[in-house]
Amino acid sequence: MTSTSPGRRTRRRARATLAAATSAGLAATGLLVFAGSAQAAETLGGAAEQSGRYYGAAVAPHLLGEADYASTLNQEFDSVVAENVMKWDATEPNRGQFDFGGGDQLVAHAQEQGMEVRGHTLVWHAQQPSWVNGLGGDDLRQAMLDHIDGVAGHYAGQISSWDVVNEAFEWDGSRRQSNLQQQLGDGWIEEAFRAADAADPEAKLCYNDFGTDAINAKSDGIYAMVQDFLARGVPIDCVGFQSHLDSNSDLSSYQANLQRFSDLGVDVEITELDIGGSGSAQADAYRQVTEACLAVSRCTGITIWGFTDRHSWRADDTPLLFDTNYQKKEAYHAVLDALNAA
Ligand code: 9MR
Repeated sequence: MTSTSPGRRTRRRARATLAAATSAGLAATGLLVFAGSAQAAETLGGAAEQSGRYYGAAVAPHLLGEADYASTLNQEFDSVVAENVMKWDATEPNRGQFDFGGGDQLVAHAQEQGMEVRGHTLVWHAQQPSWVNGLGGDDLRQAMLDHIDGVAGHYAGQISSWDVVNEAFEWDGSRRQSNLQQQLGDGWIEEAFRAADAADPEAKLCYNDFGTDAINAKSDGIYAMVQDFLARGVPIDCVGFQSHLDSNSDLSSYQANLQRFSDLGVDVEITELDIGGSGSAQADAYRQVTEACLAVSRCTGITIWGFTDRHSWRADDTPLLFDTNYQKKEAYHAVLDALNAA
């Protein structure tokens, strides 16, 4: 199947189309007026679904045995992503020997609960297994391609969108000088996308990065790459904006940045949102990010990086929507209200 096959494109873009059609349909019938007040949803996933979007969370499957963790996840979210268990070190600890234990557990849980699964991440300079260290040239290229084929192939048909390549740019918009960049040259990102497309023709294929929360040198560099990929028919469907933020982060061009990528012809997703802080300052920042996504028709959904301050890679910053006792924070209510107002 080619990258422009209408069937696959239709499936990949179904959700974005639904978002646009839902708003247009409601507006046409006048029902939009009621949508916010009369039908306010009581969960993040339910509220996001009203505009055809998803609301997801990063999950560590070993925590699913904690009752409050599982019940909060199941109640509130309609999409999940693996915080760590689908990364290269976890899935291919020895060359050619795949371990899908954690990933399969997460996918099974999501399917039982009717949740979508994002894939994170096929190729990244960090969390590579130790056997990758020291590989060079064509050996590294083959290892990367085999890895993509093994993992994306295993999950083919079950992933809504893959972060095919993660964090390959520097702050100044140049390519990060990782082992991949140094050994394989500029073409490695495109090779990774083509391999992912071959392994799973149904998943949307995303480039994902942090520090892209504004129109800045880094997002300019990524923008130029996406523009080039689209012009040359390299299969790319979406850009992920990680959005690891703080209450005082400058969000003045956040929405405009999402919009310019969307105008290029890709979906945009907020993929790893967390915002350090507390109280109303934190809630306001969460509200702004939510409203920015809702204002961009091709912003198909939001994933927060964890959901409880009890389990966060930056727990000291209390960056999530539920506190350490799984109680809803002010930021939770700000997000829910913003989603319901859409
Ligand atoms: O949250 C993840 C943490 O548990 C891992 O130790 C860490 C390893 O580098 O990766 C964290 O997740 C990162 C994600 O995969 C990519 N973007 C930045 C995230 C936070 O560091």
